[in-house]
Amino acid sequence: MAFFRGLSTISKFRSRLAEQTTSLGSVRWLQMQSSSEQDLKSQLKELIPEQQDRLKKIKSEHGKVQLGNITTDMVIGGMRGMIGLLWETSLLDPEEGIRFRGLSIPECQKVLPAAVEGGEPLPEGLLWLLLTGKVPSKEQTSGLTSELHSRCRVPDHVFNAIDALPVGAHPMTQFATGVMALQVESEFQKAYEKGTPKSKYWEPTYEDVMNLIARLPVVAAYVYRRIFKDGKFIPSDKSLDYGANFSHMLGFDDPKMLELMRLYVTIHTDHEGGNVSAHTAHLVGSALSDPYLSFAAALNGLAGPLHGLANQEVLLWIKSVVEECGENISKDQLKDYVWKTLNSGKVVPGFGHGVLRKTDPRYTCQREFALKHLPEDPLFQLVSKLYEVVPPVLTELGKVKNPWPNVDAHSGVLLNHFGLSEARYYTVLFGVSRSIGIGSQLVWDRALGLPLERPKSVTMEWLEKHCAKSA
Ligand code: NMX
Ligand code: MLT
Repeated sequence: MAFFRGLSTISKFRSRLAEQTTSLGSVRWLQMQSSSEQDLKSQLKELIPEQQDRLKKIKSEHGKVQLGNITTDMVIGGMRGMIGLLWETSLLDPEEGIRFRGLSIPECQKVLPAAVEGGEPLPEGLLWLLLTGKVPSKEQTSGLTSELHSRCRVPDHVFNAIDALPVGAHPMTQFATGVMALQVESEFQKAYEKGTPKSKYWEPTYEDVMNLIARLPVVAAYVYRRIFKDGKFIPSDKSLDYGANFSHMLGFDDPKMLELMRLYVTIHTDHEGGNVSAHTAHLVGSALSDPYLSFAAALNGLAGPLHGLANQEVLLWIKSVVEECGENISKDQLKDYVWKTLNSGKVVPGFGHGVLRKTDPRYTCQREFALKHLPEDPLFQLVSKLYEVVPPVLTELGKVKNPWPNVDAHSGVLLNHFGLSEARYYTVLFGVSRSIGIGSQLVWDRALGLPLERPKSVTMEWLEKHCAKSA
């Protein structure tokens, strides 16, 4: 089916990275080993006891070590900068951006198996990496592709539940409804009802997570074709990898679009644990709600305009610029348009971030994709102009902590170029991808026996009294 990069490249890269990262604790466990020839579940079975011991040791030896001070600003300011979660699959650096199990996006592009020589990583490879901390071989990756195909059966009641909604309902509403309908097959729920002991919770969680990840593209494609293609559905093609098959079921078979979908699904998977969707899933999962319930909750957070819906908002905003000023808008006109948006009380979608303080590397890799495959696209050129115009305006505004573009500033124009032009659908694509990171962490939440999440809240009166005493 596909070409995969040779292991020699991986081992060369591995030794280079090992040199660079020996001082970084975050990759100590990973140590850039490629994976031994085991299947995914057997590898997890082997890793879990080691990681349970590791956590026990951290707790017993360092349980009382302080990790920072909590200020009033943090409590009323959306908990920015407050460390409050354990999240194993990825870590976000404000300057450098995301690392998946210690690997940056360019590093993932180098070491993860690809479908095309020198092309984009296969999301299945990233799923393996997120779950195990190890780079899978090409055989393991294609084995995982087949496993996901074998799990992708979606029961009819899921389609019926979606069909009960008006066709005009937002795609995220239809998608989340489909996920809730999938929940009736939860293995975790069945195991819990049977009294499965806590030490075994991770196994039915793993089954649910893998089934969920396998089934989501079918549900998502159903929603797309129902709303935008007169209900003409396209069946899954078992000869294709995860990203390519998703694109195919949506109705897009251009090889460049297949590559885009592989890149898209890979980079949107995970963004450490504090973002709204991941944190929601972690919180809901901590009540031992099964992965379907937890992920459906996450989708409802992703559907907000300050989070995942921003990808929809960006393309709609860019189209409004073109409608009002044309594609060949000058930088001065663009600057005026940005100010007009701000002065009307709106945010400039696709710019800013709760943690990042530089250009999002997920933006950069999409820009590189555009420079390689669609440099002449007029909307890409407009996005490039925005990259020059928006940051100085947001800086001048004086209050924005990060004036640089995030992942959502770029994704829409790429999808639009290949014909996926329905902006209202874009957050569903983000949701399919995010299941990979959220699902991987949910397996570890249960494997590590993480407890119910229940932070303390206080009232304004409590704050006033406490601060008066401290003064
Ligand atoms: N346009 C206009 N104002 C902004 C922007 C922006 N792009 N970004 C931040 N601000 C404002 C923000 O609304 C706040 O104003 P106020 O004090 O009046 O409430 C002020 O600047 C300080 O906010 P920050 O501390 O810089 O940002 P915060 O961490 O609160 O919020 C975002 C982060 C991402 C919510 C914010 O930057 C934003 O609204 N961006 C536009 C929407 C967006 O692109 N969201 C996608 C995020 C990525 N994702 O995929 O989830
Ligand atoms: C994400 O991918 O979840 C967003 O960039 C938001 C975040 O990290 O807070």
